Amino acid sequence: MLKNIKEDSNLNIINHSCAHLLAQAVKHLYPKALFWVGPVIEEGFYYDIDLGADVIKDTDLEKIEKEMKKIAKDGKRIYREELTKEEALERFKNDPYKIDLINNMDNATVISCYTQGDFIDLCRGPHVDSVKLLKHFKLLKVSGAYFKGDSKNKMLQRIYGVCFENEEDLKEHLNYLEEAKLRDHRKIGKEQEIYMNHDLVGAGMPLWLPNGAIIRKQLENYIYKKENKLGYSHVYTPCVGTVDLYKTSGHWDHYKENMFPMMKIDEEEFVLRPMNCPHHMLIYKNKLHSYRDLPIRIGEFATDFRYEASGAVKGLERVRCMCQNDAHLFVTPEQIKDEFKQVVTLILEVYKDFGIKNYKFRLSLRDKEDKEKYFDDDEMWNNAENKLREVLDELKIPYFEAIGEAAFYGPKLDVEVKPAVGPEVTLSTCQLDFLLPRRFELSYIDNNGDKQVPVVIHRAIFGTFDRFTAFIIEETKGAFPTWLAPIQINVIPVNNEFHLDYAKKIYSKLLENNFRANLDNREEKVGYRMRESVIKKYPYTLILGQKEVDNNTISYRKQGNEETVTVSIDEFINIIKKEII
Ligand code: TSB
Ligand code: ZN
Repeated sequence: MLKNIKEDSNLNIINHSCAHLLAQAVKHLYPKALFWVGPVIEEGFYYDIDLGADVIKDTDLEKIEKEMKKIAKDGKRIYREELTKEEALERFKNDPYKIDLINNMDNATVISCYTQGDFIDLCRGPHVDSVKLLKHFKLLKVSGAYFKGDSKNKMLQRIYGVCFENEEDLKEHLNYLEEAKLRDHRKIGKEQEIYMNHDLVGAGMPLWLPNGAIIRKQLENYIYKKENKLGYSHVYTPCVGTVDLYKTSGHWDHYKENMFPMMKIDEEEFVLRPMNCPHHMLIYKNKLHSYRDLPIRIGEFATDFRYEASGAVKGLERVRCMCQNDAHLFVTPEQIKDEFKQVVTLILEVYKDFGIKNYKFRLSLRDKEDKEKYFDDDEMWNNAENKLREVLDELKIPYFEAIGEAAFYGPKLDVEVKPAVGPEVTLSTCQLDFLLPRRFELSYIDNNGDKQVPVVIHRAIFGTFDRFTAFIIEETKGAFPTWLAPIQINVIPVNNEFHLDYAKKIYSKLLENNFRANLDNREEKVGYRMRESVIKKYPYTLILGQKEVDNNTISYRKQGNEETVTVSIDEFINIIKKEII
């Protein structure tokens, strides 16, 4: 796992100081450069720079690093000064970016700045005492970044870097980054022909290729079986709805900026749906319900469309067209806790099956000040938030809280994971909702014959098939477990002239047994085909030569294993069957 540099106080300070060192070096090499902000982030630091007409390319980073090393060797002291607002405005009067920062500080703030040699920067600090303490750093990349993150503003250049206390830590970190690049699902997804994108279809709209489709189908079958056992009913609903549907649910008011724009057909106004809850609410409402019917669990592998900024879309991990492993559970207030527990237990079970170990539970709460996003009913929110805390405490699940991450309709329990590249994302989610059932006027008859409003739990175990597949590609580095692998067994006859008939017989037998096999009878050397089988990460490679033909056996190599094992075909089939979930 990577160290979180932001949270480690020593690393935080040296990375922050290194951002200043970077800025000083850039100023030496590009005297017209102006600097916006240079914060510490989880992965190190960056600085946003306005270079006017100049452009810094990745190939320029070495030159900047060299200048940083020179400044560091010179070893100037870093000292702090505190200024009044007037003094600060005077000191930075030729720098519009710093003036902007100063003007946005409230009057009570102590304004501090740090000087090292010929470079001064506005900064809260703290910093190391001298630039000579900054020795083990690396600039990683340069990219564009809008001023204040707003696409209407000017594009600045952002240089990323990282700094450590010693060379070993830096090396370890750089190795991790290299390894992460190899695990990146976008790289493996292309190599293994799992998905593709095309400009004519659009950004964030992946096309699942046959190999990806197999993985997705396996995931669907796997979770469908699990949900079935827990009493879910699955449905199919359209991936559009009328604007009125989303006005009723509240998405139109609270979620519009995440939705594709409205389209008109005849006189009706439609949207591509961003969520499936409204459709499922209507299915619930299709019948009268008694408390005896609850909980009702409606599941769907449902396609949704969401607006994600073009800079944010990423492979299968963040898409604009996604398929949720969704369900809405309609429960009585008394059933909330048990039902919530059942969902959390299912999440844990699935993670165990997939060997997912590094994840964090996040309790996502509303921001009380944000009256625009969150409906205003303190009692409802407090009740819902406390219920979730109780369940987590009873299950003894460690979690952290995040204000402002709740859905507009209620608090959530999210599972956070770290992709190979980039910030953490949410995989599974389980959400409590007292609002939508009211807006859709849902009801059930309680045991006194009175009408009551059910509570809804929204949950997605995989999150979306898209994001989960991206994550599993990175977790397995593309070496999928046998049950999930697009091709499970690669059959290689040693010599086509003598062994192909036997290989074909084995291949057919594997297909008859419902395994996904490939017959590699290309006129290539056996060593070459075996190496390729390893590169393609097929779980099993069968090598069939004269010995196997004579003895009616097969010899196999398991992915990641050098050893060759010889068994009868029936034994082999039994071995693989045990690996199918
Ligand atoms: C769980 N209404 C609920 C549902 O009933 C809902 O839509 N929740 S959600 O907004 O949190 O989305 C569910 C899951 O979809 C998230 O946990 C996340 O794993 C996944 N997801 C969200 N946005 C994207 C995206 N742009 N690309 C891929 N997956 C996404
Ligand atoms: Zn929902």
